[in-house]
Amino acid sequence: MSDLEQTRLVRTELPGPRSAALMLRKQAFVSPGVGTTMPVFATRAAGGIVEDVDGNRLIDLGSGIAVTTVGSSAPRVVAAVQAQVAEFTHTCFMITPYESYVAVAEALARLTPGDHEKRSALFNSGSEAVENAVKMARSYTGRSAVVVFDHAYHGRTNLTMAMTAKVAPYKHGFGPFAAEVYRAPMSYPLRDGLSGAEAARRAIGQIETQVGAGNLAALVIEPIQGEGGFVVPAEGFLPALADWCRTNGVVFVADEVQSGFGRTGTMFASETEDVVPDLVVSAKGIAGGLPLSAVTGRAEIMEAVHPGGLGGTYGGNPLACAAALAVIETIESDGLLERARQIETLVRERFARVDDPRIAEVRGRGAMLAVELVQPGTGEPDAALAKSIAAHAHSQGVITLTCGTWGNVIRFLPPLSISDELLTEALDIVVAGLEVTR
Ligand code: PLZ
Repeated sequence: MSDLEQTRLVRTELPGPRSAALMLRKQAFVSPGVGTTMPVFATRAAGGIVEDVDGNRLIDLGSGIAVTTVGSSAPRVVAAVQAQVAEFTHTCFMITPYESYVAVAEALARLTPGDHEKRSALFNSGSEAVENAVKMARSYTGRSAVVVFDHAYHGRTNLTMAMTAKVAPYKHGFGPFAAEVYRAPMSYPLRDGLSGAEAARRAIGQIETQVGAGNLAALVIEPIQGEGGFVVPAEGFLPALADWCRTNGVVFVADEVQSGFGRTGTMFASETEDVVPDLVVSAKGIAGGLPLSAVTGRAEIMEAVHPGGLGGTYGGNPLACAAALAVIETIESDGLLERARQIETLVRERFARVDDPRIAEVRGRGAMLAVELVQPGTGEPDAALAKSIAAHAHSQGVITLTCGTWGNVIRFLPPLSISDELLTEALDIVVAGLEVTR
């Protein structure tokens, strides 16, 4: 275990002098298109702490956007990657394969929802895996249209930009976008007041009249939306869409890039409503920070693709596969699904004690939780409030991320390795941020 002390410490102004100097170097040499949430440079991270170059220790409520779910530099991951890097770093699975890739695919067949025959293909990023899920669905159905939802986030590559809803910062000026992507209304209980069945009828009605089931290869949805605001659809919405897809020969794709891999207290968020997706997309938490993503799904869909039709130089890199196997062992041996549920209880109890009409909703599941902030009375999204709470948290050494179509949501994605003490301290600081901005 890393000896990084598990306490918050703000010993300089943030950013401290070393981070400030590195920010200047960044400005001189790194594309400004690549932003940073906080202007501090990391040196070490473990448990619930990220240490910066000035010796500050920040409490981590972001996990590098839901990636270091088992903790950064989790002991089993470190050991597995160190052992692998000394053996071989790369052969390319498409040239001379290796066992760990197959073992990850085996584990994914066991861990993803449903007990049907499954196959997996491994890639590097969430976006790349989403693109490949679409390729598979098109190949299997012989159709081309793809339906996605309001508030969706699926990536930054050309096809996934088209699938992502929010224009700024993700799409602005980057078109033209891929064709045959259609958007349907999401279930957003706070804002539409619809039951799951009603919201599903609305979405399906629009798909049938504007796309046509016979043209539709895939419906792609995040079971709990990530960047779009941690929107949890009303109960019954996902099962109704999955049923409709089954009836109409449409491939139901769950983008579990952010909600998957133990984050929500089950291995995949689809499980909560017993939804069995045809294809499941994993990334982020799957390999503890090493770049790895996967599409796992029904054998007959995966086998519709011609041999050689899928791949990529690095997909399922041996270091990333070693890390993924260690992540899975860590989740299972350390009871981390249960830990995610404990974190939910702790966070919800903390906000239950906050009586503030600017908090419209506390929502999410497991260690994927958020508060949506509004102007009291009107319910208008209050992005400025979210921004100032995050700024307050940052100044106190708490890594806090925002999200949402309107930028008015504060999200909590702590590593499951965080202690109750650190989590409580960080939440107190976020809540204090509400007071500061009153
Ligand atoms: N699908 C559901 O959440 C990535 C993006 C941050 P990549 N989310 C964080 C940013 O600003 O780039 C994500 C996701 C869902 C797909 C993706 C894309 O995964 O690994 O970033 O390509």
